[in-house]
Amino acid sequence: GHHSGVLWFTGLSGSGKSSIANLLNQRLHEKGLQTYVLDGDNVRHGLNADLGFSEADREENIRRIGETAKLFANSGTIVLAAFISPYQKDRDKIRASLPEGDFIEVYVDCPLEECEARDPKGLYEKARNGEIKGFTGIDAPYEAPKNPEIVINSGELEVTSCVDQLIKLLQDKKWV
Ligand code: GGZ
Repeated sequence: GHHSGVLWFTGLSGSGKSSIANLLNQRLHEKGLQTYVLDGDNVRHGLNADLGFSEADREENIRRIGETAKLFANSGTIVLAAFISPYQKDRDKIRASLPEGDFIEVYVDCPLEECEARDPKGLYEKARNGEIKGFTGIDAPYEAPKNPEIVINSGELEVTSCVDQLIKLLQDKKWV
């Protein structure tokens, strides 16, 4: 079997985390690998439906996702987790809870101006209007990773190139 572990995507809303994770998931599936995507679509509506976007709720959101990711990884799955996860300490806790080398922090680095220009769900506009309070990058913090295994320049690269970079990394690390 192949290596299992957690590929953790962090970045601003609209940076491309979910798109990259989902295309990578598809590519790895085609290679016959056991993978699974955790993102807002399947977690915030269910397991974490009781949580909002305060600092404490985001911390609890990420803690539960980390525990869930660990369970999947223990089952032999490569987990692709895509969440803003704005706090370094919360990401570090997940890294520390996994065996050495089983956590890959992927910084999906897209400038705020670009995320805001994309604004696929109109949320940045609402945040600027004050309709949404505590929006990451506008009036809530985002702590960029200090030592990510990889930085993906998603503001300039197509999703397919981002995925190609990640496949190379996974091959280098002998995960796939
Ligand atoms: C940030 C918010 C907020 C606030 C709703 N701040 O672009 P999206 O819509 O699909 O991704 C965002 C998603 C963020 O959820 P996460 O679980 O990834 O966040 S965290 O890791 O910080 O817990 C956005 C939407 O939820 N959203 N309100 N105030 N993003």
